Amino acid sequence: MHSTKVENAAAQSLTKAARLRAMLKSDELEFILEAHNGLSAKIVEEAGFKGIWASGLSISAALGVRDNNEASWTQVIDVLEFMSDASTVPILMDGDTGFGNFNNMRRLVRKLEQRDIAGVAIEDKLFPKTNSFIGEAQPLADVDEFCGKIKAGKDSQSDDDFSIIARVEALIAGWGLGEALRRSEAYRKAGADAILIHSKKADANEILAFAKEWADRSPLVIVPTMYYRTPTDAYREASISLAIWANHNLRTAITAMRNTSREIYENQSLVSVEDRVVTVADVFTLQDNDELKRAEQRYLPKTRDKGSAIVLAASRGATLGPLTEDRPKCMIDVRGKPLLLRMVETFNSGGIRKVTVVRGYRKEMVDIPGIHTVDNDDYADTGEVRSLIQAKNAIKADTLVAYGDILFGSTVLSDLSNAQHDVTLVVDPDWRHEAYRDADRAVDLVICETPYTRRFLDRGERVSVNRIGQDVRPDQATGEWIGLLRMSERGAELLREALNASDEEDADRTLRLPDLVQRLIDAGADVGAVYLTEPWLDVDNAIDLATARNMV
Ligand code: SPV
Ligand code: MG
Repeated sequence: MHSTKVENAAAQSLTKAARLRAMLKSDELEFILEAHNGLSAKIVEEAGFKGIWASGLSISAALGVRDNNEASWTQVIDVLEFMSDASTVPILMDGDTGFGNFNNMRRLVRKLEQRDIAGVAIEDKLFPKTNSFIGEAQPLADVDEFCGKIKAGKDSQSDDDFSIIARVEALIAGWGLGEALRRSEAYRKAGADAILIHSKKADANEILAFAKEWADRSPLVIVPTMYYRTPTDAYREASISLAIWANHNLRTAITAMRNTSREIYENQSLVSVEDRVVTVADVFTLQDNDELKRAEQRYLPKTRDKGSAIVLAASRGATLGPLTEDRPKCMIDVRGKPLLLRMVETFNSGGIRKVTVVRGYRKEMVDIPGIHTVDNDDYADTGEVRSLIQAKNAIKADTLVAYGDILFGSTVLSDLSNAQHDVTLVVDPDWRHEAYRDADRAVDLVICETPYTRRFLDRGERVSVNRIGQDVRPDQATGEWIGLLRMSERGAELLREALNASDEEDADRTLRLPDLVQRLIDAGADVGAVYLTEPWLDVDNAIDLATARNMV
């Protein structure tokens, strides 16, 4: 066991060409099995074979054409390239007659080496070839012409280990043992690295007779397709180097595909075949999808989780009168889309996919695809903090909390995601100057450490918030909180703790979110602001709604 491992490791460090050469030279009888595409090449290797026969018959059949050089040599080489990429064991190409004369052979060898093919077998017949098992007494190549082809191939290879195997068709063509030996000797002298002696007899007698006369002058290769009954040990005893199982993956594929096709056709169902075919997962494994996953980890930019959002949308919005009779404020139409849908789309466009909406008034009307919902059924008698408690499970690092009645653009989301505070509030520094707004409306004003100036346009400035609430005096205020905040991981922890504290029996059930934020500030949390200089709106009354309809 141990020594096999060591041998395998040693073999892996050799080139494919060197490994095929070693197989030809070894004293053992070695085996290679046919493959005809990348998938079958993988399967041959998976089974344990040390090499692959790129069969002309199988490749042409798999391409749906005859074994008569109907597929061009470059088309065959394209298939070989896939096979070579898909496997790590050496591939011996069935080179037919070399696809032309010595000159074509030279180019073939160079192109094969470029694709890391370990060797090629060429047969002493005429182009275009016909499969050896078809017809009788096919014409053979002129010996000298074929020797020139072998020499030209050997002179063209750049890796000394690349193998050129001369395939002798004299027995199949009915020319007898003497001619087979005469040709083999000529090809050996021309530089062939091995002789493939082919036979279409149902027994191995002529092959064994040839091997005996050949007497190890060079490695012998056989293709026991027709004399498959001969026990493999007979080849060992005859000192054969390499046996090619030449077409059995193609033939088994045909059997399997026929049975499956017929059955699916007849049954108009997949049920009966499902257990007989490999799983899709198995296909993925053969394609080595895991490697792609690992590579993606390495090479693709990490997709940063852009976080999630909680929308507090439980209240009716009574100041909108009849407009909120049958639906909550968040579901009021703003030019063909409910307010809440517009907000969800804004979140989505900023990469925030998970949106949890706290419903209350007319909750059945909150019908936006893709959102998660939780309910504050006590909405009429409670403040926003009670609503947020219902969404406690959704509070995590990078979670945003928004009032359900505001409209804003998505650029502020990236400012928020760059902010470093435990809790970051979006603050409008221009809150006084909005002439259209009701002077008496209740606004959550904030006092920031640093008032807004134009230099905030370059962003990234840290702004701490010292106070927030409706009791902040306008002459002290640096801006208005628009009803949107974001929390960091620590911010999420602090907020959850604060929510737990206010979830107690005697807690004030009308507590508003700014009150909770003020408590965090008082407890020493890092609450900061990003200034919003783009249009935004909260929809409190009919004028706001008209403005909203103009804004979108
Ligand atoms: C092939 O596999 O294409 C061969 C072997 O050349 S045989 O079909 O036996 O000729
Ligand atoms: Mg062939």
